[in-house]
Amino acid sequence: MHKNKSHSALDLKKSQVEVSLKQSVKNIDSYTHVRGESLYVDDVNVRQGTFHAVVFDSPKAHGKIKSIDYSKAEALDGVERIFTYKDIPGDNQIGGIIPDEPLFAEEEVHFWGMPIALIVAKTELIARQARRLVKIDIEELPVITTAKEAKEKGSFINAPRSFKLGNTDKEFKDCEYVFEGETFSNGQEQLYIEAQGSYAEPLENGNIKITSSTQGPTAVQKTAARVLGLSMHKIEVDVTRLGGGFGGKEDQATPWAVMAALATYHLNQSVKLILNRHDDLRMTGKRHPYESTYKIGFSKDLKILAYEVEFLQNSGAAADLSPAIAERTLFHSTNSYFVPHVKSTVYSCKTNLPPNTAFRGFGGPQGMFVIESAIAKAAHEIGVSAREIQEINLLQENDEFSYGQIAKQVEAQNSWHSAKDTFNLKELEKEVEEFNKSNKSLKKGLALMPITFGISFTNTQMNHARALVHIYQDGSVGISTAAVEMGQGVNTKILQIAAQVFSIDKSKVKIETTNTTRVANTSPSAASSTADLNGKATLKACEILLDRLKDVASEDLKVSKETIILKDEFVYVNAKKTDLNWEALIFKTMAKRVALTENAHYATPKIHFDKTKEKGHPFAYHVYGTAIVIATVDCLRGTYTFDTVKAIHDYGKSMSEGIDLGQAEGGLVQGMGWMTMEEIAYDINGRLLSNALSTYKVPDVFSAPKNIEILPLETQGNEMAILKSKAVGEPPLMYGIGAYFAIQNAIKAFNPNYKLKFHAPMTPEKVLMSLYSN
Ligand code: LUZ
Ligand code: MOS
Repeated sequence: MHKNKSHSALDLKKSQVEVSLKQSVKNIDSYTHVRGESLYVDDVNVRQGTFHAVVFDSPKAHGKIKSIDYSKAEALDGVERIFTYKDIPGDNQIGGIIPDEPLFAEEEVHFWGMPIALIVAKTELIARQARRLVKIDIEELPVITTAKEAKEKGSFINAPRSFKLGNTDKEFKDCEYVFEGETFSNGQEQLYIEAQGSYAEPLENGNIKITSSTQGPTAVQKTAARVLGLSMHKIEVDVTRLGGGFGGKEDQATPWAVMAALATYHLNQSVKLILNRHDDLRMTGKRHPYESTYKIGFSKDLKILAYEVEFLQNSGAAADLSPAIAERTLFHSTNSYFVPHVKSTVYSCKTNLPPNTAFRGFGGPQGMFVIESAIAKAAHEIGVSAREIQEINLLQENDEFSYGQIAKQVEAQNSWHSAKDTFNLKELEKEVEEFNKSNKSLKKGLALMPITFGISFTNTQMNHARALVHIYQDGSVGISTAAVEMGQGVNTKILQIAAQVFSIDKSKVKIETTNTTRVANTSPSAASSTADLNGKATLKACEILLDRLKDVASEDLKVSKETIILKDEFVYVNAKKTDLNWEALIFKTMAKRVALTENAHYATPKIHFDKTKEKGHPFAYHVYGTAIVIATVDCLRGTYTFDTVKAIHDYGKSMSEGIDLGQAEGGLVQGMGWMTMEEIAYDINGRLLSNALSTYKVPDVFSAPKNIEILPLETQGNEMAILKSKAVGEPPLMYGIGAYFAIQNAIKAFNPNYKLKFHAPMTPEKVLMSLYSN
């Protein structure tokens, strides 16, 4: 740990990079990525005569379909066929958790962009031209776009859920301070660089192979089988890699894959369906907007005693993953704080927006934003710094979460104090204060953001994975798992595991595509758990093979097995190198007719959750960290920049420091985008207004913080994490919440009459209005 070292920001950054380069392996994809040689769905070789498809979707958010006229479109030269729900041989149903979502609309449409038909033609251009020739007549029905309105009208996806700890009603009576308020956080577009897409091809005997840009190959396989009325073994799903997923392809890669497969089923020809950006933005769901109300109570010495919160989740027109996302909101409603009396409730509200879906954090960030808002409001009203309230309420060892899990190996305080010391918070605060004293139209704001994020699918039964490891007779190794490489570097981590167990050069290991015929019945690559689950399965398979190889070596060298290790591609006996190298050992194993293939299964131990009681131990472990965010607001224009984000992050014992740092920095900036500049807008008719990259802005190099320093927390790591290297995909996103409060603090410095609002994103328009309102 860097303790109280006062070197400049730049020095820190440089030493961090040097450490990373020294200790981490290079991402195995970097070479083909920079040369443009990595293979995505659109790069897969297609058969001669492959058709191209576009989706015809609803031009209204809610209504009855009175008539559709496809005749002009069908007559267009080059159009092969148009498929609707009538062409579905199985179920017109793609709902995963709740069967409430048709693949194609039948009599009614429920959101603007809802798929109605698939137009298949010789080229994509022809299919697009044909789409413009379809005439549809819709009798419009009332449109709901907000969660609040849905709740008022009793429009829900499912029953609400509540987590309870202690007794809030009783406790509020004993509180010195009680505050109530409301918050809003908007949706967020996943904006994977590679849009949704799939390619289906006919195999023998009516079998179909689908190449899909999906985080969940099994979901695609299962849903395609259901829609086509086939058994799962007739559908093979292959995933090369994804150009980003961010949750947007956990569930919502499925419809496009199934549509392509449906056309292939009927036409016995390959069909490619790749959405363009406009279609993708309009037809797919996003992070859920949340409208929430809270009540928070404190003791005289600022301990949080009681917290009640009601979340209204804008689920969109179908369940998709909303119930699971709602659940995670409850799990994270107290973020990094211990609150002895909690009552949290979430309503999944059915609206006429595209079904909202997974997005990095999966409802967790929405929950955390509310308690951070409650603390900011309380601090403002009491007249203390939010930091004081945050600090004295941080989780400690053996504290109980509202869902019954007892916090162990807690790093909330450790990361907080490390951040304070390492980055010299006192000095930073002083600099901000002095800057604000000597500047009129520029103001700085500083905020701290602690995070605690639970690792595991909250649905316990999903926490499993398998790995299939082949050692080929020349000593090279091929590995298949359920892990989908989407830029997060999971393939590099899995490769590292095999290379480490066998002690062979990384060039000898290849990670295969993710394919349902090699690894079946898989959970999606999601919940930050991909490296843990698939890595542990890989570790197990490799260790079994290693054991077998040692048997062979022991027989061959006539020494006892216990004396043998494999190191740098040689067999060592009692720590002395022998002449028996890796290749020769593999050759001998083959000659002895001993299996060089292993298939291992891993299921996270110890986790459980009882939904009837809403209590249990759902998470393998938690990831912790603390960020310091400093913003500068231009008080004439309402614009802002970020001077710096400094964080101490709990990687456990990182197995790939460069990859993990990339995840942390990317997550952070993505979270800042959600909180500050990314503004999804639908009009009152449910039409997406922010429907292009000109109207939906994500952070670019100019709006990202001028300086980011994310340093590792020194810890022992956690046995439940792969090689003690903790999950890193989602947690850092939530540091971005600090950006909201840093800006808010700058506004407070300019406008003492500002009445705090908690309405994210904090766009420059809102900043400007806050600067001059009271
Ligand atoms: N997906 C899911 C997730 O099905 N369950 C989860 O708990 C989860 N958490 C984060 C991201 N995706
Ligand atoms: Mo996710 S939000 O697909 O882990």
